[in-house]
Amino acid sequence: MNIQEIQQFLNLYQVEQNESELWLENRLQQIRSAGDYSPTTDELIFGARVAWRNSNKCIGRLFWQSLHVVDARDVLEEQDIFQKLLEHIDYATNSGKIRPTITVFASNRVRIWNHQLIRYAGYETEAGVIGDSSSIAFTKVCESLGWKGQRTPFDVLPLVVQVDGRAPQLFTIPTEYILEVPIRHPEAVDVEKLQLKWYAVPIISSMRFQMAGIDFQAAPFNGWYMGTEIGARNLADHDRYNMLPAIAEIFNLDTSKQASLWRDRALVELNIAVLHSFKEDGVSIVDHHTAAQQFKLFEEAEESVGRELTGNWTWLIPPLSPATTHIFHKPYINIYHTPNYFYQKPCY
Ligand code: HEM
Ligand code: NRG
Repeated sequence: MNIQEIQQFLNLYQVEQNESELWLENRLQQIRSAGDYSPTTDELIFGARVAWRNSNKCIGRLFWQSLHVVDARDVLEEQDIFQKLLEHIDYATNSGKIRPTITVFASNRVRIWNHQLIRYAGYETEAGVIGDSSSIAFTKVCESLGWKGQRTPFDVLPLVVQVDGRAPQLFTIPTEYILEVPIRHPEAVDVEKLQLKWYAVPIISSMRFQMAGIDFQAAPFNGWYMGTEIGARNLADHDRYNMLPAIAEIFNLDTSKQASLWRDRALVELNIAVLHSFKEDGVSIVDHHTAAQQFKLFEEAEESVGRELTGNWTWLIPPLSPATTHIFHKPYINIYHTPNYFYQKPCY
């Protein structure tokens, strides 16, 4: 344990949670004499929320105080961890009314190999990539562990759970847990024929949650999507689903010259389709203009309590029409405070 980091964290906790000076003194004394620090569930909840508040790349931080935190530090059997992950998916999905949620597993003992709990497989074939190219390496790992995908463009990958360095175990997520949204356009009916879809809930499971000097390597968290993540990146990027040419064709855009701005027009139509489809299905999603307005409220709230805002401009600006948001027009200080969520080396 690192007493300095613990002290720093408990100081923050004491101030923000209105505990007394005496409380802090006693808590630190307790920890020193035990020679060990295991956060209480209340401390863990606070830590996970502040880690979201400190996530410089995240435009969704206005709602940091509402994060639902599940303390799963006592769950250590692979099968039970799988159950907890299903519970997370179910609670977070909430039939479409998505609830920001994090499930925290035991420090230094549990690893989830997936990047997100729900994500599509990617396969390299002679005819090109099928599915999500971002998943190619992990899909190979799953196959080497005995998994076999159907080879559609949207095969949901299995969960891979590892405890105490033992052999990783693979679990299939029952389909009823996976909410997906078929993508259609409010005017152009042919968009539906592309048979595009996306899953409702992004649940990042590869990042390390750090608080008070403790690393929680398995702490999957989710909010809801901002439409551009799907419409301007996942389905649009040339090396992902690369759908702009197909959209351009449906809208009869002139793809013979760059200056017709057919890519830009196709991007807008695809993003309209994503937002329309999620909204019509009652699945939480936010457009980038609303998200930027909410982020402005977060900036103001932080200022009003005297905290210096930190942010990573390169990630905060949306990939569509960035200069229409206030974020584009001001600098952000990209210093990393803890608690926070960090990258860690993949297990494979
Ligand atoms: C990044 C939106 C909730 C932590 C992002 C990004 C967006 C976003 C658009 C950039 C993603 C990219 O460009 O790939 C939202 C929205 C939320 C939400 C709309 C709705 C509630 C959360 C929650 C957490 C979180 C609940 C953690 C508790 C992060 C982190 C990143 C991030 C750590 C950086 C991810 C990375 O480096 O790959 N968020 N977020 N966000 N968000 Fe949020
Ligand atoms: N761009 C990624 C997801 C990154 C995190 N985005 C969120 N996080 N909205 C993608 O799958 O498109 N969140 O916790 O809500």
